[in-house]
Amino acid sequence: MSIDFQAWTNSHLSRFESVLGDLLPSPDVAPQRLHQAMRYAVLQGGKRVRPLLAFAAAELVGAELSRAHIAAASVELIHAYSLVHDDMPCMDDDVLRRGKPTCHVQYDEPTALLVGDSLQTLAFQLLADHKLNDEGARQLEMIKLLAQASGSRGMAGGQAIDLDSVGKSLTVPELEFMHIHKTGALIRAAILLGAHCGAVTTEQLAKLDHYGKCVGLAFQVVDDVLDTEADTATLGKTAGKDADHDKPTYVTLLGVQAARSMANQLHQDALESLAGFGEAGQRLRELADFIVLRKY
Ligand code: GRG
Repeated sequence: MSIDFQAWTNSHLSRFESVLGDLLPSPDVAPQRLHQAMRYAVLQGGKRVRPLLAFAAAELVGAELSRAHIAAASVELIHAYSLVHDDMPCMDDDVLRRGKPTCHVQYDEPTALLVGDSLQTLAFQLLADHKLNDEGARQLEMIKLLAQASGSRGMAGGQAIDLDSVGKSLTVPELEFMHIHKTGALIRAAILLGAHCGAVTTEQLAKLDHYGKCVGLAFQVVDDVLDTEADTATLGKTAGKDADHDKPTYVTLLGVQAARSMANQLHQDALESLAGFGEAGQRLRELADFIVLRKY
């Protein structure tokens, strides 16, 4: 990671942390316990890959940072909700997330359920409350985009297929379908929402969408590899869970070597889709590098 990219990341993320803190309900406003748990699930945690992708896409089209903050926050709240629900006993039943006890362990199951519900609705409230584009129609498009990416034809649908696939053997296209929905859809949405905060053209959107599809899938392929290769302390979540839960992954289907090659191919495809952007696409290039080369 170049020093320049590291500095860009750090500066965006420290500002974004305080933006998130302001957008979330205050911990001393009733119902306090729910609001505290929402903040626990969102603040000071995670790599913030989706917000960084939104910032990079927004910068590419010269969008105002304050608008990109809202777009990025809406995606990160949906992501945080999905992690809280995914960790619950009725789904993956995990006790560790982002290096700390999962939300239902720290609080309780009903609270965790409501945290997820409330983060999800807050995400859409943000998109409706703040002016994100001078054209109202485009802003409506953004709301629709996030709804599709997170609903049954996006992330939640992918999760349903994932739950159904336990103990089964999927084909590579079936696995790809599942991951494009479960993980890829929200990553793709983060990039498009960032771009929609500025004057993005249809041609630029098509390139960014292809980039998003590639890095979204690459993210999951790398996640599958890390689940087998990295340790729990490095990941901040329980390692080796896919095998424990008898889940089909790129590693079980293809082996580590072929899974790594697939991630490398997706990485190349992602970079190619940015070719026409010149220097302006540099942050997205660096983020693609990070997604594929990360160790956690
Ligand atoms: C419950 C509707 C619903 C959906 C859950 C995203 C998801 C679907 C479940 C999360 C479990 C999981 C391990 C998904 C695979 C990859 C993934 C999305 C990992 C977590 O994302 P990171 O690594 O997490 O960006 P951080 O903590 O860094 O934000």
